[in-house]
Amino acid sequence: MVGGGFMARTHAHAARAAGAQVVSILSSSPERTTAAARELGVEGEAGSLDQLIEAVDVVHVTTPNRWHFEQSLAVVEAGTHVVCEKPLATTAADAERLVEAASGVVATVPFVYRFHPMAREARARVAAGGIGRLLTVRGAYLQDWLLAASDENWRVSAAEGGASRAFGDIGSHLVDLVEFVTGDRITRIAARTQTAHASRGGQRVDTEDGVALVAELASGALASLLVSQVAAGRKNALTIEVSGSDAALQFEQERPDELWVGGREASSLILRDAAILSPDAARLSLVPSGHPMGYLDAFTAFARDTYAAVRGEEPSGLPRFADGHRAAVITEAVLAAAASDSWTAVPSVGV
Ligand code: SOE
Repeated sequence: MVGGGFMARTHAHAARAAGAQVVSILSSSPERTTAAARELGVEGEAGSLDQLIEAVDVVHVTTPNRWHFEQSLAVVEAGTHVVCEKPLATTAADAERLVEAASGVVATVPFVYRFHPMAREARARVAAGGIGRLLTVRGAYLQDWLLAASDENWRVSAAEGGASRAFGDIGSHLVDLVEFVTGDRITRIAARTQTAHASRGGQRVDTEDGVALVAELASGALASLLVSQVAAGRKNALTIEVSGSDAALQFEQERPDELWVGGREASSLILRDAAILSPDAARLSLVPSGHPMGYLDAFTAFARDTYAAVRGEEPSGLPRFADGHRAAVITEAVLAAAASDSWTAVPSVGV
């Protein structure tokens, strides 16, 4: 494990639940490494990234964004498997270099919302023609942990987190899910960004708090997406609704055991129950209906499938570095569209 914050805790939990041993950790200083090792119950304290790589089969990179490229590159160049947090890199060009450098190892990005059984079910139903011809997508990813001007975090600084903050941090999950669930591709974007506070803690803010965008998909379907980290009362409200010529589906991350099925005559709420789910969704449904599953379970399923790939299996829907690159390309297109105030093409990489 590289890093010692909230995401390191989440990765360590998922790794263990997926059957791995967390054998070594490295944080930003020897003191922080010791503190993180104690908190996470990890025996090995690495003195350097090279030492860490020596000690493990898979490295999880959970550091601030600006380190992702350099650290992941070192891991894959050593021939070691890697899980790297999103954004995979702070530029699409660096993300592309990582895809190339990682061709001989398993290299994944935790787009974990793909691993909610009901999100998987939505994908399976769309692929099976269950909604008819895709017409529109409505999506949002809303949080409020940066609502006040006094809220500070390394992500707010472009030097630490990259030129895009809200979109790179959570919009990347949203567009990944849009393309994953629909099987379609975003081809053109028009966008506006918003920065709620010009400064935080005396520092000028150089990243966006929110983005509103309109997109066109390869099929001709239209999407309207809203991303914000200053949306009062919203904690981790990732919603995606796909509407087709026959029916619609809505998945909400904060109610992950449900899938809304919209129909002109009647609409219904389907509750997670392996007996009625498609095989790919059913395999992710680990406990009977009525026993809630959530964020940590999705993270664990992601880790389990990553390790299955390390063993040579080919689990479906595993988000790899190519998907991290794809999200980085869309993120750059969003910033370019906002800056130029015009429709911007999204390059068809990773398609
Ligand atoms: C903070 O916005 C954060 O922890 C993101 O970095 C994660 O990717 C998201 O899953 C939850 O929110």
